[in-house]
Amino acid sequence: EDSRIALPIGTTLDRYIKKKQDEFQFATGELSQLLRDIALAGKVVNREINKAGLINIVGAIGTQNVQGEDQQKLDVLANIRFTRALSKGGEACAVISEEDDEIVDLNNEGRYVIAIDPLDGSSNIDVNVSIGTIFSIFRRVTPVGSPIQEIDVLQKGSEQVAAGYLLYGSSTMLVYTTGHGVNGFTYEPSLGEYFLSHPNMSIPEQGKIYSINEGSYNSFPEPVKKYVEHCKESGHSARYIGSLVADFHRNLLKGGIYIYPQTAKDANGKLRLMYECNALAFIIEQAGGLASTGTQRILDIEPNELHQRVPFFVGSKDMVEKAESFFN
Ligand code: AHM
Ligand code: MG
Repeated sequence: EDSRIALPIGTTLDRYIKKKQDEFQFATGELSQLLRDIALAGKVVNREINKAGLINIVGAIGTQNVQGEDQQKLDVLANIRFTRALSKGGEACAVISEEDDEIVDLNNEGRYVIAIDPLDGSSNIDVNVSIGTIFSIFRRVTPVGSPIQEIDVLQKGSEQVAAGYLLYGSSTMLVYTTGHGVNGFTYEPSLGEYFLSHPNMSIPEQGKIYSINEGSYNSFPEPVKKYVEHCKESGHSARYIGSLVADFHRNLLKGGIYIYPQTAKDANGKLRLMYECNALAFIIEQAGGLASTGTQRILDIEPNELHQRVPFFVGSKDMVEKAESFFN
């Protein structure tokens, strides 16, 4: 057999979504379509990220696309790509994004609201380190067709219908949940398809990796300092990429905890509840882990503003519980 023509055998994302739709989860097919729209926009963004290192070279030889968009920063570009895909798809009626100050009302009959961080960790682009996209999907609360209200977008994490992330790493992956477990798909660029590579993901209950920006140690609250000391005494490994999706994904596979605590600079930490924490909290719980502010479950937080920040402790059950115990 000629190995050059051997195709990966397995379930494509499209087939998987269709199968789940048939089984039980989303009878109308709208949520299925929404996931496909996000996956497609992810392919486009992936392509642009892969070219990122070439931009200056491309610029030097004077090529530019029609809209002049090549010169835009990648996080702005990613925001445009996702918002456009969601708007064209018609299933989403509104988008809130880390890149937009206000709610984007898509003025259509869609039933779903999307919260998105189109390109997290974008300071890592210049140094060729993994970055990601994070998204949450909610059902709108007010009647379809009416103007979007704040109550449609400021929903608790426990109201999420689906959540996921794309990781643009050594391979590009899409990991998502609709509340029935977590599944990971790896992108095969030459075929333009995502394949199910990580079915039914679960995080080891007890991890050995702690991920925190220890440079800010002196301004951590006392319980966090104590937990970090505990990690060292226990011989845990420190791993911190500084790219949330990549740090989260590694810990999900290997077991570990990611912490972005309160600091002197940011009284509520740095990460956003609506664009970063809710989605990862939903995924980690579906994978058997926990997500907390140190004192409260992330998914129980009633949001009061779009760009709200919260301290974030996420990962293996035993590790998050241990970290919380220092707050008691
Ligand atoms: P961003 O949304 O501006 O990209 O910031 C979020 C990023 C996360 O990916 C990462 O975990 C964190 O900021 C790192 O922050 P720090 O450099 O303070 O440790
Ligand atoms: Mg971000």
